[in-house]
Amino acid sequence: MNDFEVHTSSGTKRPTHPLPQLEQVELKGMLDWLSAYGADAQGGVTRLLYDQAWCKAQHALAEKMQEKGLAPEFDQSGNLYGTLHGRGMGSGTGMEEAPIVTGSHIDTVVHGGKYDGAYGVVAGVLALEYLQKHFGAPKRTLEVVSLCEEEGSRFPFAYWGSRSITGVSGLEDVQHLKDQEGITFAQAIRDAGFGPNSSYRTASHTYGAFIELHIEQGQILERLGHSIGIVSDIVGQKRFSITVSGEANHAGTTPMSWRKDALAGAAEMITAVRNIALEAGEPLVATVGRITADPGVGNVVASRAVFSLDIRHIRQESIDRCWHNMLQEFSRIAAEQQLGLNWEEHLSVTPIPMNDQITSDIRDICEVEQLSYIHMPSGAGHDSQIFQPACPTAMIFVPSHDGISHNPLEYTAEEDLMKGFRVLVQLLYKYGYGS
Ligand code: HGY
Ligand code: MN
Ligand code: MN
Repeated sequence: MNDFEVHTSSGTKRPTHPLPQLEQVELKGMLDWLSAYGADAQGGVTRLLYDQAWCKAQHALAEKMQEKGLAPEFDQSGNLYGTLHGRGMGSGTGMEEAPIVTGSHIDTVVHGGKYDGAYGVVAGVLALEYLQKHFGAPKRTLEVVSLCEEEGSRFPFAYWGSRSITGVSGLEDVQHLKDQEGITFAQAIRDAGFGPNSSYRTASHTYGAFIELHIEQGQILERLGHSIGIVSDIVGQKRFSITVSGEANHAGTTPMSWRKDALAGAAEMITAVRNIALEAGEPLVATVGRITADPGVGNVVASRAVFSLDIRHIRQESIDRCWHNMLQEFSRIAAEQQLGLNWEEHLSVTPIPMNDQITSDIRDICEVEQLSYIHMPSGAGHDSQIFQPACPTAMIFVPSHDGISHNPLEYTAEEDLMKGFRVLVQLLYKYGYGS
């Protein structure tokens, strides 16, 4: 699956195909429709893997796909597929080539925005509907996938949708995991109607290529005044839970020098995270997004503190060195304050370049469509980094206003959404219909 099987033009830039009535596609309307599923009091969206909002959104999307003639189908993980069946004219073998798939994730962070993930899913559904309406059945099957989970917001495991499709992970890797309420993954997937005992097919699937349209979630495109980001590489990342253990004791009668204060120790470690990341310099980023303390009451010295740690960089050796330095400092602080230190690694994905041929096809389309673009790395993780080792993969970015994301204020202007959509439609036309 390393050789990219799609027949694409090489050499001179060919005119892109005229796209009739593209402006009539209701992209923003469908994004607003989808964002109602999981709309929260903070004006954001919260759709967590297999929760009620997630289930209602996935099933509502399946109905939409049905209405749009895209033959919806779920797999056992809860990934949802819409298919535009090809006429089966494969590469001369008479066999149907592996489908070209586009899409992104349906889940969100807690109090997230309405574009992260959803944009790629909605654009994919509308792109296939548009192509079928204006050009009929493609030569090669085109699919859109609403990936069940990417964020890792509910269970300490990210990219479950794409990992189960590419066979990198299976239920045995996750079923024991628990969410914040203590519900196991196995129970959540069963309660949502999925899993090995459901009537759905297994998740693993072979694709000819994966293309993900996504908001940038940063401010480079907007600041530099470009419409399209062609992703060159996606950062690698490591995610951990760090557990610091001390001794619960009375806040009033325990002298400072006699304490084993887990929360005070964790606080020093978290300060060290920031200082070591600043010392490492751009583009390394390290984030502590969550901390819990036990017993978590004001007049008790904390016996235990658990905090998250997320380290990212475009080079693996920089991630490894940063983790080594942080762990060394954590150990020093723990020894000094007679605290216990444990850690669990939840995620380790390597930095990965996107497929050259697809990215050059995207560039050609931008040039012919006269859309300003730049090649740029992605500081956010994406399902595309899971698909790339399995099939040729590429990402298209559109601007995020003020670079805000993972926040109810996440926003992309409709005209920018439509420019990204135009590029996606042209690319799917090229690979599905051949031009
Ligand atoms: O965290 C990320 O980079 C992505 O939004 N899941
Ligand atoms: Mn995200
Ligand atoms: Mn995303």
